Amino acid sequence: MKRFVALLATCATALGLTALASPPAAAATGCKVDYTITNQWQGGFQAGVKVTNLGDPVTGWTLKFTLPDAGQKVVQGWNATWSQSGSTVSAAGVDWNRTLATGAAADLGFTGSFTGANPKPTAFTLNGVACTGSVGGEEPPPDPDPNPNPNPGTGTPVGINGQLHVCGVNLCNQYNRPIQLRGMSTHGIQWFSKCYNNASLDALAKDWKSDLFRVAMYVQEGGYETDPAGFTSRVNSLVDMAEARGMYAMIDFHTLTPGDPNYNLERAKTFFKSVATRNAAKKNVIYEIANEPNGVSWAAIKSYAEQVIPVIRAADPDAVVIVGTRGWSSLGVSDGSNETEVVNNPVNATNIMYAFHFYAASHQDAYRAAVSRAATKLPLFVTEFGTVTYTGGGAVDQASSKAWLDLLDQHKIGYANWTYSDANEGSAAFKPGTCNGTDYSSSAVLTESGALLKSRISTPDAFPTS
Ligand code: IDC
Repeated sequence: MKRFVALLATCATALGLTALASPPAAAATGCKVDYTITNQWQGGFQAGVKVTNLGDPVTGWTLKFTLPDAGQKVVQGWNATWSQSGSTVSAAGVDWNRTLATGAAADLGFTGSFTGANPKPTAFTLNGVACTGSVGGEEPPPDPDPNPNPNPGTGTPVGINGQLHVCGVNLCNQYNRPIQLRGMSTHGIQWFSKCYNNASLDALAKDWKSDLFRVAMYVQEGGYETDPAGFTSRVNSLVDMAEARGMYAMIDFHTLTPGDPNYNLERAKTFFKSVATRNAAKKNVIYEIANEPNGVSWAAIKSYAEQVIPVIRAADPDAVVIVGTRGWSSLGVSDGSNETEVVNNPVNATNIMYAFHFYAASHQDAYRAAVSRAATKLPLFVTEFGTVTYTGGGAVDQASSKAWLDLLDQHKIGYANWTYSDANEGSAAFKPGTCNGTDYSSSAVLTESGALLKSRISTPDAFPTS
């Protein structure tokens, strides 16, 4: 009886109730917080806050803590809605992390100001329950995979095809038969994160029948370099959301400016070591190590690839890796070269493919000719393309888009379209404002590009099963 009373008291605290109408079911509660000051300067600092739910799954949560020194203030936070009242700071979960399974963690962070000392916060609570797990200051290990051996739904792309591998110039499934993956790319997740939620991923998997979800994690332009832990965690959660719906997830290290991927070599090694370790047991992950090298030689790209691929292989030996090519992943064509520079000097690694990108209104016959030639010599994956000009804007070129997609279908070359977003540009699949709502399924929310891609992607896959 004593135990029952104690449990009720815990629940009452957890829910912030003063009186109980009826006894709630006893819920397992608990949490752990890892607080790390990642940078500190005169009067300012940046902190990472990783909260792990040790209790029953929660949907909707608020983390609170106390800043002990009167001079400590939160200036700007991320991956939560932040507020401060006196010394109490509150961070409420947002769309993409408001559901926390048992053992799952959310990575938050903030920049703060301080005067005098900058002591660590105290009295962490999650939905009112004290976080009694350790409050450490060490570099956290990668988020554990909350669901390391999932069983993707039968009939889904991952359920049917399982772990993929490269076979000759094709991508092959678990039956060693060539397949084509057709899907969509996010826009930059630093700008359009709100477009990637349960409703939009459901629409992509069920209505679009997409095989693939490419996660474009910019490195610059406000991306990974500004918050490595936060972006790593967001990518992992998007991988899980794709997996839960039986879709492949392509992790795109979206280098663009500067164009030399070696500029980001150390970041790439750190990032891929973390995501490959965390996602090693999954069957749905494909790694794309450099979006669009530009202004750089093939030799420099190859050198980058030969340093990053071993880092991935050490952690996740069987995953397919895709290497960007010269001239914005045009196999060199946009730089006046062609596929022979890769054919004659391939990356020294197995189970890899090469990226080819095109924008249908800008890149036409000469580019299609290069792909037709290369398709018999190199494993290709169109990890990004648009139906419009290379600016991402302008009108849809229906005829060129159709010619391209027919060519890719003919060679079973996989593709991801830029973009599954409501950006105000012709390449976006949704009309501006769509991601402020909950409808991702009706034809009313689609742009011309979105309607074209949905009609192409949603046709039956006919994946071989023997
Ligand atoms: C574009 C976006 C645009 C953004 C710009 C710079 O559509 O909103 O301002 O990047 O970050 C690519 C790149 C891809 C580009 C896209 C369209 O991989 O990042 O997105 N594009 O310009 N290569 C060719 C075209």
